[in-house]
Amino acid sequence: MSGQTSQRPLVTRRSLLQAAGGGFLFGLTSVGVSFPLRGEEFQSKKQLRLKSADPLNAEPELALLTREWITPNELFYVRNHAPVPAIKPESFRLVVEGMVRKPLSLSLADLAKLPQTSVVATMTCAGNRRSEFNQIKPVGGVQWDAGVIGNAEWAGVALSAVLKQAGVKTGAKHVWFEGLDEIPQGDGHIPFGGSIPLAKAQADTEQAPGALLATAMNQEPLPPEHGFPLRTVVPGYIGARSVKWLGRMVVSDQPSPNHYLAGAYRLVTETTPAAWAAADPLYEFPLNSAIALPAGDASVKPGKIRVRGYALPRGAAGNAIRGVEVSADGGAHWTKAKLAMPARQFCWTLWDAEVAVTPATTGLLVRASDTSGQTQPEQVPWNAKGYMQNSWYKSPVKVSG
Ligand SMILES: Nc1nc2c(c(=O)[nH]1)N[C@H]1C(S)=C(S)[C@@H](COP(=O)(O)O)O[C@H]1N2
Ligand SMILES: [Mo]
Repeated sequence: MSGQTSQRPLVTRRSLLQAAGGGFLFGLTSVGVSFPLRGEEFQSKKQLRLKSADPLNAEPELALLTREWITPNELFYVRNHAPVPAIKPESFRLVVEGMVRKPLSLSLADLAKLPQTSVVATMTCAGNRRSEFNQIKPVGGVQWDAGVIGNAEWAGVALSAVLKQAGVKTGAKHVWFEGLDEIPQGDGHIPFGGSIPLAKAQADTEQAPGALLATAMNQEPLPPEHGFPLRTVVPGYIGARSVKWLGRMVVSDQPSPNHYLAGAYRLVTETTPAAWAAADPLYEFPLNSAIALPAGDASVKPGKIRVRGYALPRGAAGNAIRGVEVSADGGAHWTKAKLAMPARQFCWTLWDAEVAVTPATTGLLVRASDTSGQTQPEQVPWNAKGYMQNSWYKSPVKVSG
């Protein structure tokens, strides 16, 4: 790999229009960015809307995102807190320590010798749909829309297998993950990190595949921005628990003290130390859905229109989407959508519906329900970091006579 940074457009209007077959896309601008990869050239041609260049944060257009159940890597959102670290595969090690009988230091070759497995799981950021909170009161952070979600086939080694090899000691309750990225804090820097309950890390059955130490994404080596050479993938949990560039795991009787577990990714209304301490860490992602087509800024003719989008069940084992409903009259009447995929745990499903709109229609709503008995709420309470927005999704589509 060369030591240059590349100067290439992340997204162009033309490439997006081509990919979308020329339809349905509005308001896209071409962004040329200097890509802040350290010592590594950016290889993939991402088709994303840039939210910030350094660190890189980008999400796809919903119309493109929802064309396929498996999200192509080029359309998979990127959420980084620091520059993408350049990691030499030869010298890479995953260290496993803490409450284990046999601490480990595993090379990629060591990991490759363990049984390989794969899981299809949806990754979504706790900040998906964050920008909608601004209607109540402004929230800081990356102003995400509803595209901070993607469904991929992840392959690698089962986390449970590595824990078994290390031998977890009695009394352990959590597994900490630490990335090799360097996030500026004070005069120094901290890694991105977090933890998951040991029970989740060890839950690994045919019906409910467990967390993975992934080396591949959709049959390709993990792209640098998605965690090359190794990341965790925790099916059902918010994206923040799937730590990229994983360098260290610690088995402990305590949750991780890392900032991204202890002082972020919790629901707080004020960001005081006391408020953070009083709130619980977020783990499972919430039941959610969004309308991809027609696009929010589209104008449609009165009559029957086709509406399309995604729905995600809350990330509990065995839980799947039960139904999706669309309303064209503010929630007075609901039309059942057709699911394009058999509903599965830990995975989104794509749906479409046919609804009638009139010149009086002022937008479309969608809400989903899952087999755990939940239905998306009409409203959710505001929180200071704008996490877990899962109220009925509103598309402000216009009807022109
Ligand atoms: N090391 C590291 N891991 C990380 C992050 C990060 O900034 N650094 N971001 C997290 C967050 S908040 C999310 S939503 C997912 C995003 O994964 P993706 O960029 O592959 O889509 O990675 C998580 N893992
Ligand atoms: Mo996230």
